Amino acid sequence: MAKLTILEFPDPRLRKKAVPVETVDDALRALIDDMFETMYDAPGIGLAATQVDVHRRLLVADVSAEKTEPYVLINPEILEKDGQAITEEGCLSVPGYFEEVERAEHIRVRYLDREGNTQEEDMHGLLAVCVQHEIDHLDGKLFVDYLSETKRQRLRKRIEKDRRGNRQPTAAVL
Ligand code: GNR
Ligand code: NI
Repeated sequence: MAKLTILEFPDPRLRKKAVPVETVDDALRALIDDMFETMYDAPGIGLAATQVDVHRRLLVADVSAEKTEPYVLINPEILEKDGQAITEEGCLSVPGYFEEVERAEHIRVRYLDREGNTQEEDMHGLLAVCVQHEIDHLDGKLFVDYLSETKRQRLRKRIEKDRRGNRQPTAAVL
């Protein structure tokens, strides 16, 4: 097991589009274990392979309070989405910054599990929001892309200023 390095905005590698996983084998399962270790340690509720510089369509998530409901989604596809959920989102690749994002409240997703078996599942609430956030990562998209141009510029300036002064993030909410 090993903890992996998480890429941070504005790293251009976060903009790469991930390609489908071809074989679910032990090497992939070792990567999955490392991604869980990295996510739980962060701590975060989800992690996409893109964030650890692996550009394959794979994500892990666990939104449970006790961290006892690990999900592995390989080659996830959203089949249906409906409803509306507005969530204060954060991202391990934009650490310390949070903003409200609107997404679907319910999704139906088809994916391969860690054994390579096809699953189809309805997801609601935070799990649905998290999986949409992670699939965006696989497409090179970040939650800050949903902000208005003004807010995104303000965010970029604050991050630059905080990093210049070696300060912790100062924009809990923009
Ligand atoms: O830990 C995380 N929390 C979170 C909160 C609201 C909506 C999405 C997320 S995902 C995030 C971890 C992360 O950056 N995954 O890509
Ligand atoms: Ni994220």
